[in-house]
Amino acid sequence: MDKRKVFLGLVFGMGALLAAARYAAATEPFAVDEHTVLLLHLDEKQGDPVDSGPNKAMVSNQGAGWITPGRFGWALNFNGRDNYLRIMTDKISALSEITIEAWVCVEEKETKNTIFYIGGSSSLYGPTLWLFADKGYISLLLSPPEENIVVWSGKADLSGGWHYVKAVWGKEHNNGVGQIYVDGVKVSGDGKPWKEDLADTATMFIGSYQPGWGDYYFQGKIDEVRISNRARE
Ligand SMILES: [Ca+2]
Repeated sequence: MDKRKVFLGLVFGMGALLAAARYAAATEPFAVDEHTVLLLHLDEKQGDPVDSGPNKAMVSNQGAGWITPGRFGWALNFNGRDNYLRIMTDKISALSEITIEAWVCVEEKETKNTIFYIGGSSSLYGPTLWLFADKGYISLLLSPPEENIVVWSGKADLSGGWHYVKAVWGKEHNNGVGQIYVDGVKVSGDGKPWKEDLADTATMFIGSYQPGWGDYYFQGKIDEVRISNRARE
């Protein structure tokens, strides 16, 4: 047998195995490690979710309904009108890297389904970061107070049940260009860079942009949310 073909076969085989291993890692509930900023398993069945991460952030449930089965155990159902989670902690300041991970089940909706938003309502807090899905695309939008908005976006079919979404950015990572993955496949990796820290504020939202600002509410189910202060590729 041609040694070169054997070698190439091994290389491609290893690549496929590594890709499969990365995806397999997301087929069980997320775990806590030293880079975890927030971890929501969303298995509480009622009331406010509990942060299983080290910061023990206060999480306030604004009307999302507990539902089972989720992706793992229970999950939250967002009505697309006024449901969201507000997350408050004084343990998180300007991040220079971030990874947002969540399992989402998006219902039919043409407007922006916000998965995650971090940042204040005032330009005092610096650039905000917003992850949303709409019209067959998923986008990570970085909005500095006084400069042009940076958008990283890619095609993603989020219909038909649960999908694992991961968005990654770091000012020293990938030349400052954000990356988005859906079910372990990179859907976006090009665009302008951003090389400064994120908003210096501890307010985050899941399922909503800044509440009351536009029809940017998530419609569907969300389970397992993990935010990390590290670019996890
Ligand atoms: Ca769950």
